[in-house]
Amino acid sequence: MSTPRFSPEDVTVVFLLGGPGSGKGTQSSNLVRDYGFIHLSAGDLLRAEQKREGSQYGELIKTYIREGKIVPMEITVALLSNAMADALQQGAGQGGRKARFLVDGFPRKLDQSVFFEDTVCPSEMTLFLECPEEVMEQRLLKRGETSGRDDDNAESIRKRFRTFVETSMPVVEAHGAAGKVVSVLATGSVDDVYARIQEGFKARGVHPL
Ligand code: UP5
Ligand code: MG
Repeated sequence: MSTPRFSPEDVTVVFLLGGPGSGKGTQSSNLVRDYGFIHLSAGDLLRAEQKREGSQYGELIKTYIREGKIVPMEITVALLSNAMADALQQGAGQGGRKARFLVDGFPRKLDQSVFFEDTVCPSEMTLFLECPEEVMEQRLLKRGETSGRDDDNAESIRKRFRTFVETSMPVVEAHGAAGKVVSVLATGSVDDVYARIQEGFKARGVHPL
């Protein structure tokens, strides 16, 4: 077995999972502000790579995202691992405080979870935003009016939901069975959800800065 690139003694990794539109990105901003997390959204990194001039993966990523399918993990894990290295290079984790990474929207499949923990860094815990599809669908259709995201249309949303239920929920279940999940109801206002997250973190011994 290979040695992970980063040690949990030097960095903390928290996964943030939840269905499409459950509020991962929105709540990440709160967590960055109050808990000093460095936010790494796997979806944002993939969209940036898709647009990067000269990327050999641009077309592939575009197609996978529109179809709500999961991009081959080697691509996503390399983007995440390099983003972590960049943040550390730029000084994160210096000054006596461990760097805390909030990895949003990853791992989406069981083998990704194993691969990341074996090669990049074992995770400390998983925050799971639990949200009914009707609520997520309404949020995404509304955002789709202005987002310009290729996957914010009714058909792509349906496919994203299916992938989430069939492929990504098993990750949440496995992390839950390992006692690593903080599960939070993600309905109601942004503030309501954030208050529940703060409670869940407190109970788990994770404190704001
Ligand atoms: N909103 C948020 N919270 C609200 C609240 N409490 N009340 C009312 N409105 C609320 O929120 C979505 C919308 O809802 C926003 O308009 C927000 O204002 C509002 P957001 O915070 O963006 O939710 P989020 O869960 O981040 O939704 P997102 O659409 O980003 O989730 P996805 O999981 O679908 O998207 P992601 O970018 O992670 O992945 C996209 C695709 O990339 C995947 O489908 C897949 O094809 C690919 N991908 C991979 O292949 N591998 C990966 O590892 C990651 C992604
Ligand atoms: Mg998001």
